[in-house]
Amino acid sequence: MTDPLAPRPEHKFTFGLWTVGWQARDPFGDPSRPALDPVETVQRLAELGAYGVTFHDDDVVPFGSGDRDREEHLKRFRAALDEAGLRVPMVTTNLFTHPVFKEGAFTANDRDVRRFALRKVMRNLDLAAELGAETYVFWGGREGAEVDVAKDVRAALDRYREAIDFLASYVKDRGYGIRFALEPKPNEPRGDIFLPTVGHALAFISMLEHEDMVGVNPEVGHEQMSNLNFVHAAAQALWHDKLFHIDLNGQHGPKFDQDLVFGHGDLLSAFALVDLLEAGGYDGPRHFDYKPLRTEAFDGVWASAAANMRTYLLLKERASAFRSDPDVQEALASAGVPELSLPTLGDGETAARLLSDPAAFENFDADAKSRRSHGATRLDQLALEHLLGAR
Ligand code: GLT
Ligand code: MN
Ligand code: MN
Repeated sequence: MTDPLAPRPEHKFTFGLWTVGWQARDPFGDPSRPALDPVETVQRLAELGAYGVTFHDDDVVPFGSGDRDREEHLKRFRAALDEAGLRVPMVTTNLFTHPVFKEGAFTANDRDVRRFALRKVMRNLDLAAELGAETYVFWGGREGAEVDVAKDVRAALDRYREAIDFLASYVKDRGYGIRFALEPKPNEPRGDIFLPTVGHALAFISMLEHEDMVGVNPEVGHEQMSNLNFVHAAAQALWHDKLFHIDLNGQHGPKFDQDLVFGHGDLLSAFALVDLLEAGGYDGPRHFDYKPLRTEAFDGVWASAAANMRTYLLLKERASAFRSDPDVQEALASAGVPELSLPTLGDGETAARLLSDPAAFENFDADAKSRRSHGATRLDQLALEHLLGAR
């Protein structure tokens, strides 16, 4: 029998090259680890059971490389992918590290910078299509401001829309099978970033010409930095059919972006998230966007990569035990959870019919209803006991 806790390609676990490859440079300290060769990363992740890798253009080809050098880097990288059998389901662009983007990329006040940003993305979109990527992520880390009067936010949103619509039509014209996923984050590195939450991103998408091919790539820690419920954010994105991709990691509440291993933050929330993803029709990659702690050497880097996948599989196993426990099913029913799926109105029921139903109002006993207990605490405890292996 195959070990259900052993990661395998069909679990669709993916990692950004920039995650295990993070050298742990922070605002106060120099890197604590040497650079990792992407070729080694590909080999190691394949050995650990991952399905694929993702990358920014500059993770594989250093910024400013000429065409010849670029081709050399790509040749090595493609060969490593082929040999390891790893896929590249998602690609993205670095529009934040080079100081040219210090004031923004698509929304920079300087028009030349905006045009350069578009060209940088177009070049990498061609590569993404060639590698068979299905999703292209846009994390607008530098799209924002520190000073309110230094940025015309409405003009910035016009430019953001212009960029995404222009690039979407480029993808359509070229016939690439790629969809876009916008990744929200409230702040860091900018004081305030545009499209700070999943809700903002969904509202923005509804204003796009090519809204059909644009969804979201929410990240656990980014919503939690805003003190928001990530499970609700992911569920709403699914409800809109816009959960195109997901960044899994851990975070301890509203503070700087911690990018911890998945589950190493709010564990009950991670449990509910896996329960949602496994049952809710999400079939995209389970993409880990985390940073191995700065305290770790390479043994700790690979241990943390394995920990992300193992934690996901453990939570998946726990969520399935939770769902099949008769006590849980009974508690869910007594809490009325399945009843919420019943439409509030009868089939074709009109306003006149509702007005003529005395049970809905005239004979409705609000005081009796208010005495009902919903048993949410019992459900929470059952979830916790399954999580702790007590059931
Ligand atoms: C960057 C950021 C992440 C984004 C990546 C994609 S890069 O590390 O912190 O959340 O997903 O650009
Ligand atoms: Mn993050
Ligand atoms: Mn991310």
